[in-house]
Amino acid sequence: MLRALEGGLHGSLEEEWHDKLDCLAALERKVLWLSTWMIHNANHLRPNRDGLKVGGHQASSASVATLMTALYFDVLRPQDRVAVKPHASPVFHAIQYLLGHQTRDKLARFRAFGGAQSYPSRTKDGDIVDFSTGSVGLGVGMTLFSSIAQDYLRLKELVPTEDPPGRMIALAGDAELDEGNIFEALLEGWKHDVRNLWWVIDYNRQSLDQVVSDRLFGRIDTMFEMMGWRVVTLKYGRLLEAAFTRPDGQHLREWIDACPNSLYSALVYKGGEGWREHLQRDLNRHPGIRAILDDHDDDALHGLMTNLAGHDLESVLHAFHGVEDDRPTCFIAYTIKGYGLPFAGHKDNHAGLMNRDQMAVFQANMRVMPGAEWEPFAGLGVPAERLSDFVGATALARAGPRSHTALPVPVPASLPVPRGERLSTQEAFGRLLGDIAAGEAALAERIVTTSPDVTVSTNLGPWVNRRGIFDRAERADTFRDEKVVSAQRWGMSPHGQHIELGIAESNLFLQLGALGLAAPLFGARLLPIGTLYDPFIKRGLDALNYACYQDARFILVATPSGITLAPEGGAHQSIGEPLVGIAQPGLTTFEPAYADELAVLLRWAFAEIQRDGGESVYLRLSTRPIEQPKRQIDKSLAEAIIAGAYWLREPGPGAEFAFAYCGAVAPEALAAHQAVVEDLPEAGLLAITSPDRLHRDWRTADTRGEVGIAERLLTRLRPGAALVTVGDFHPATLSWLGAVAGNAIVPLGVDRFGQSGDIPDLYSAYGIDTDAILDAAARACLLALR
Ligand SMILES: Cc1ncc(C[n+]2csc(CCOP(=O)(O)OP(=O)(O)O)c2C)c(N)n1
Ligand SMILES: [Mg+2]
Repeated sequence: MLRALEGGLHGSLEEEWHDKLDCLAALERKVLWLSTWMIHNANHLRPNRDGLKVGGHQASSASVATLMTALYFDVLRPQDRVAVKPHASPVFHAIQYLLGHQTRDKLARFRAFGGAQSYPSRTKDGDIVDFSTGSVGLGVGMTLFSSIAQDYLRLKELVPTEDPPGRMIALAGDAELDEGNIFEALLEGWKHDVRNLWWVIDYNRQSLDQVVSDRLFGRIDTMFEMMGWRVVTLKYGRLLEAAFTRPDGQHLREWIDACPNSLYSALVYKGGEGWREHLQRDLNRHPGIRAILDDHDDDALHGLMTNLAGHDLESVLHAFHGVEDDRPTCFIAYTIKGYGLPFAGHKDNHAGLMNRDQMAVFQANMRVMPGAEWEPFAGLGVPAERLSDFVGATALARAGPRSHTALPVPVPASLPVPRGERLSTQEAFGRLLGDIAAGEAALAERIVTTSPDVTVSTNLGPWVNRRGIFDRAERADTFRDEKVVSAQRWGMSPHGQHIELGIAESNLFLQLGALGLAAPLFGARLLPIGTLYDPFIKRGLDALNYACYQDARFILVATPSGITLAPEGGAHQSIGEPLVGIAQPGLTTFEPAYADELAVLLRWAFAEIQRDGGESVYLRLSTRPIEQPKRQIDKSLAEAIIAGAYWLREPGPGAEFAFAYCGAVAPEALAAHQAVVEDLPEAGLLAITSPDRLHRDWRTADTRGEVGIAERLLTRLRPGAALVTVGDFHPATLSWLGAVAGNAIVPLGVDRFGQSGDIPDLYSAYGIDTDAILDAAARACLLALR
């Protein structure tokens, strides 16, 4: 009786499994169809107004259709987060369409303005996308740092912990592993004992230009295993596995295992006849192989020889469902680029598009009736209603919006100004954060700092000493325990609020990106602050751009900056970073000169990174101690500091001349101004705190029907008055000011690279000392007379 019941139960489970497989196989087919059709429609059926190729990647999409079908329609839970390889965007959109989260209209406008994006985009495609991708490698790394962010929030119970954590999943192209940021991330992930991380590698052994080297084989799994990952290799599908068990089957396995990637790809392209020719030549002496060849016509033989596990739903499902713990796992899924399409395996297929004739044949094979191309469930072996029910029951279809919201963290009305006769902005920053760390405000609880091995030298010490370093485990501060005197406490625990990274700026920006998306990804707000050396922004520039593109919100404190770093400088000097600050969308850049300005700006930054429509904030600071102004900052001065500029010395009526300075060169500008007012008492001195904000305001003022801030300030001078700008950065940062109100301008700054020296020598060599400023003033006045 019990046996019979068990048998019945087993039977019904089996039926359920087969029903599920049927549904998933039908969806896999539809996903492949819709993704290729979407690209075909964009390239061949939509009017083309500019003669440019539209593109889209049919081969890259086909490669990943099975893996993504399995994930999205069976494996993923709402809390899981996915970075999809950029060139699988059509597959991603097709799946979202079937899930009811994407419109037909947007599919029809794939790659058109306002349509589904060429590469999945959080900001342009909206709620459906967890992580944007596009620059290969970065989306993959981003999942790792999101896993650290998730641990940070869960271990501090800033998010509910009843539900299991989400898995951070990257669907990576195999060539993404060529990007250095992957290795930087892997090592950092090992140090942080990352969890709940899956990297699914679409191992089609093709990149854009070529078939990848065979020698790579065996390196990838070793590398992941070295970093403590589990490696699950999905190599052969069930058809091939069955063939291997036939008499002499092991020779077939050995043959494929030994087959160079290029030959395998070429034969995939050639099809059944090609396979037969090679197998006959190499293995005909084995009767078992001859039997296999006899049993398969060309089509069947091609089906058998291309039956890789990455295209075998059952193998893929078993692999995904087989992982039940939180150990980071790399799935190496063997696939074929262009699987099921006429250019499958061809080395030049990356940008390949089916032509109209090929598409017509493909459409007939897919049993899609003309006119039914966009129908979600038509032309499949499973009835449309059954598929619709199946999809409707998936975890992702039933879940609400993917993006969370989180209440803002209150920001105090002001931050106390660090006191001192002479201070650098870097010193002031350390003290400001130290004061916040000592307080009880909610703000302090939500700040998380991170730095690529420059925590101490960027003056995060006071913060870290009070708030500790984050680690999944408690780790002792051995120097302290051994009573070795040190200014730095270095104890680690889940309570710590500083994430210490190794020296890899790309990792810093990915970590800031992940922490800066804590609210939408995990439902709790963090206020991330990252510190690094200003010149090394360029080291991680693409990752910074990537974080900004996703609208991640963070504060970047770059210090020390420019040639003002002086003796320590040389190769550590930065020149172009303020221009990066101007040109980077999603990032507002400031370069204050004084501690009181910084206090205003840091407070503003905490609010700005939480504002709807706000931006991340980059503060470019200096290590140069300079004399501080004795003043109280009132409301209107604070507003001007945030807006980007104010008159430190007001110009007289109809002034013929002014200096404008930014940042650490304030003392030289003040001295030059003092010298000039002896002859030109009306001369003004403009303090610029943000070339970036001023520039943006200038560009948009007339469209807003307003007089811009820079124009309002500069029209205090007489028309055509002379202007000298100076800063420890490329002169182009401020030279545009001449165009605002038609001033005769001489822009000073640094446009060459790298020398050690003290400030007097360097400022003189690069032409930003007081003498150079005065000299420029004379030239500007001559220009104004022309
Ligand atoms: C940083 C960066 N460099 C170059 C490119 C151009 N590019 C796009 S896809 C690609 C090759 C991708 O190969 P793979 O990751 O194996 O994906 P597949 O198309 O094979 O699925 C290249 C070089 C890019 N998108 N990003
Ligand atoms: Mg590839």
